[in-house]
Amino acid sequence: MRTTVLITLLLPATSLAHFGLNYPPWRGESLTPTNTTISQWAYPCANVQSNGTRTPWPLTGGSVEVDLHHPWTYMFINLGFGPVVTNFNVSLNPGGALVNETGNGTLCYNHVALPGPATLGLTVTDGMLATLQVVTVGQTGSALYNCADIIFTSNATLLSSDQCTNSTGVSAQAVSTATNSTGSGSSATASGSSSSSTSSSGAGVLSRPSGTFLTVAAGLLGLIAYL
Ligand SMILES: [Cu+2]
Repeated sequence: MRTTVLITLLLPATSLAHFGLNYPPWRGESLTPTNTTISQWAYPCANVQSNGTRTPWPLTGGSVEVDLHHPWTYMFINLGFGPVVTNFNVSLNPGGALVNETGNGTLCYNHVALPGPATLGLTVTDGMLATLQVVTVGQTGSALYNCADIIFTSNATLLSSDQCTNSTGVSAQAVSTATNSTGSGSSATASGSSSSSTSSSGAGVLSRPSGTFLTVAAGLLGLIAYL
């Protein structure tokens, strides 16, 4: 039974390796096996150049939807301002925390909020250009990159709740730092999963996946670690 499950899950995992950036639409297909100059391992944008298309994004931040093909990942959403971004120095991670994602499928944040002007060091206005960078990192430390070009637009809208959904079994937890308040010997901190939502509205966090899924996912990790 376990073997059957593993094989069934392994096929899509290998044929659809890495991840896709559904919204804002990525610069271009970066999962192509035919164009060898494109690689999601390549910083900062998988070697995919801007195609001239920019998605209007609200001034206070907008929706982000990714299609994740690995059993789990850490994820970062970054932003850089300007027409040609080389420095993605603004972290947009929901809640300001490291995102620990579990599951294989779509993860959607209805509203990824921009920091305020004091943090950004500038005021976002209509027509400003920027690029979003989504980074995922697995257990080997190798990061994967995808980018989407945007234009801040005052009347741009968020994805609707039916456009922005999480696949079954996909969830994201904010990794938080917890202090050991009772121990006397160790002052080590532990990183764990907080239970709070990391999305200001709509989708973004679903319940934890089942134990069975985690067991299967753990078994898969070794098999597809090289992907
Ligand atoms: Cu991969």
